[in-house]
Amino acid sequence: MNTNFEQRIAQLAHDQEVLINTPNIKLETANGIFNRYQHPALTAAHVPFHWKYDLNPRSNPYLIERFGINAVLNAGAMKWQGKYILMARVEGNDRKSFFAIAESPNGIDHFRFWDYPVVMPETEEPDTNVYDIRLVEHEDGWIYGLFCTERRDQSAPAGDQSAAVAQCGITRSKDLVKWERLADLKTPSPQQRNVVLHPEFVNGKYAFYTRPQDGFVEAGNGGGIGFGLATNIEKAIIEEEIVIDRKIYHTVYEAKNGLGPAPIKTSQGWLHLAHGVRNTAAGLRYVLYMFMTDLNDLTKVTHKPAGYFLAPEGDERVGDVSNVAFSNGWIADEDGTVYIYYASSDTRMHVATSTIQQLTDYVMNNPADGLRSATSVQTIVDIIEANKSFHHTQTKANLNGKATL
Ligand code: M1P
Repeated sequence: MNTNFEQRIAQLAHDQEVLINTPNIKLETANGIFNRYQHPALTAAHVPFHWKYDLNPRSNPYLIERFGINAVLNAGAMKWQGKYILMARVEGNDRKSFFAIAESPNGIDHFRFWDYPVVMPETEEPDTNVYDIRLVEHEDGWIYGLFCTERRDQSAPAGDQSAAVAQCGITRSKDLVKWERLADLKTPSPQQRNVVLHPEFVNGKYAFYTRPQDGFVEAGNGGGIGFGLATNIEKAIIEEEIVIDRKIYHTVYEAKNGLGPAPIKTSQGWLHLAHGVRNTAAGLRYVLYMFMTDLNDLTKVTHKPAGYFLAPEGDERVGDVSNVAFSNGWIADEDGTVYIYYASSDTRMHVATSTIQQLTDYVMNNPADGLRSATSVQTIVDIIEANKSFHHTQTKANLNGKATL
């Protein structure tokens, strides 16, 4: 018997169990809106070692990793049979992404992948790469997954091997194990990413949030979060896309934006989580922002605080695509807790927790973007002035210019 071989397998199994069983400690909130956690919730190291190694000493005497996993990111999320489910984008060393489900008993830690990755059926036009699924329990009784399907742009010259076309793939399931693939969504836009299905019918139709864009990376003249209706989900066609949340100069979403998970219904309106992108000398910066839409008119944004809700921080800032926070999954629990799952720098998954009350307060009461430096200063002045009447000892000391403690 090759004892080194056996020892290495034992070590792989041990390390994985230690990782999965490590408690994730809640960190103190700094901003009153959400709490981060000490560790990432799901990483490439969580992927079962028996997916990567041939464990037969005869066919793999050096115990070589036969299939490397590069990253686990951009997971859809839902509560299913009492478990917190993440349907992650798992990316191999070969750059191809696929979906795999991990579940946790508490939504924070102990995330463990199911035995097999998801076997996603294809349409007649095979997908080169699939990623960023949004899970939605629709009122029609199905669980839908909308994701990006990417294929090479067949009109590009042979010398250009990076031109791609992104479209929205649609799949549905009743048990998260067997998936039925429907036709890709058709819209007036040449490219689509970040498409999300609204959980309720609108005028008897399926409602979609879209992200029209001209090129594969650049939003171009398109961009903004769009909205459209389709009569038939099995061959979904959106004839008209209305942009409900557009790109705006000198904001965190001036280059492009896209909806995250499906919105959460509250008594005040639909809560939305989205990502905004701006360009910098160091490349694109992706942050998360929030807004609320009207309960009866989904195209009407009623509240939208200025700036970002969550931006990559500390170690989150570094990864395969640095300076990126991206979310396509959250879970609103029966007790009002909201589990926000976000990926950092296209590399690993994190969880942050908040509540419906906190998020609603944040979205409805934080000031909107005045779009100029002067209006930002005025917002701060208004806060300072209002604080003068607030008889907190420390606040008064600060206002008198003698902040001590
Ligand atoms: O690399 C950051 C993100 O870039 C794309 O998002 P968007 O279409 O909004 O630019 C996606 O590839 C996404 O997966 C990725 O996290």
